[in-house]
Amino acid sequence: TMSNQPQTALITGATSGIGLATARLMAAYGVRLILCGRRKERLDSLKQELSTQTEVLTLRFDVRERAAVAQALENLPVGWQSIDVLVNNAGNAHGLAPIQEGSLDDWDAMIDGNVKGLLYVTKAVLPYMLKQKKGHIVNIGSIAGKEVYPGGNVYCASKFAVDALSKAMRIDLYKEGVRVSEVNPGLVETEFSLVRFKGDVERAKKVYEGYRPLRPEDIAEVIWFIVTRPAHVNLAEVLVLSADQATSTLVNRRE
Ligand code: NDP
Ligand code: 8X3
Repeated sequence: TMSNQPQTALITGATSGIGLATARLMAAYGVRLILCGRRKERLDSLKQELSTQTEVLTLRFDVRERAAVAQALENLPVGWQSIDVLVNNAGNAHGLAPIQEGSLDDWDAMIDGNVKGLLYVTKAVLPYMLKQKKGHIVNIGSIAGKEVYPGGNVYCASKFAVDALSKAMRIDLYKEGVRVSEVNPGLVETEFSLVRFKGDVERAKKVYEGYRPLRPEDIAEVIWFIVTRPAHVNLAEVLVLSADQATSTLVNRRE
C-alpha cells in the first residue's frame, strides 16, 4: 500500500457504472468503503463481493430525500466517521428532449438528484472531514457541465451547477484541509443511457456503438490517481474523453 493512500472512502451511486468500478478498485487497494445507492439487492451483493477484500458498510437512501440523507450519514457508527474521501458520483440524466418538450418530472429528478442530492450528501459528510482537518471531495461532473448539446438542456444545467459548486467548495474549503476535485467524463458505457432513455435497451446501446467509449474502470483509475496524490497536490479538474470523442457532439463513429 502507498503512504498517500486514503483509509476510508464514501461513494454515492456505488451500485452501478462509475461508482461501482471505483468501489471495486478501492476495495482491491484495501480502502474501507461506505457504499451508497437505492437498490438494496445490489448493495447486498456488493457488500458480499467486496467484504473479502476490505470492510464494507452499505447505506441505502435516495440522495434527493433530505431527511433520508441526514438520517443515513449524520450518525455513522463510531468506527466509520473518519471519512478521508467522498466521491459524489450518484446522478443520472433523465430524457433528451428539447426544452419545449421536456418533462417536469425529469427536470426535478435531475436537479434534485445531481445538484441538491450532491449538496445534501456533502453537507452531511463535511463535519467529519472538518473535525479531522483532512478530507478529499471528488465530484463527478461531466463534459455536459462544460458544453451544452442538443437536448442536453437541464442535464447540462445540473452538471454546470456541479462545476460551479466544485469551484465554490474549493474556495470555501481549501483552508480547512479539504481538497476538492472535479472529474468530468465524456461518454462512458454504463447504465447512464438506459436510465436516460427509461429502459429502452436498443436506444441505449446505440449511444455506444461504432466507436470506443470509455469504460467505468477508466474513470475509476483517474479518481484513484487523484486521491492518492501527496497532501500538497490537488488535481482540481480533469476532463476525460474517449480517444474517439473530441467535443460533446463530435464522436468518430466508424460504423
Ligand atoms: P449509472 O446509471 O450506471 O449509475 C448511476 C448511479 O447513481 C447508480 O449507482 C444509482 O444507484 C445512483 N443514483 C442515481 N440516482 C440516485 C438517487 N436519486 N439517489 C441515490 N443514488 C442514485 O451511471 P454512471 O455510472 O454513468 O453515472 C455516474 C455519474 O457519472 C453521474 O453523476 C453521471 O451524471 C456521471 N457521468 C456519466 C457519464 C457517462 O457517459 N456515463 C459521463 C459523465 C458523467 P441506484 O439506482 O441504486 O440508486
Ligand atoms: C454524460 C455524458 O455527453 O451524454 O454526462 O452528457 S453526455
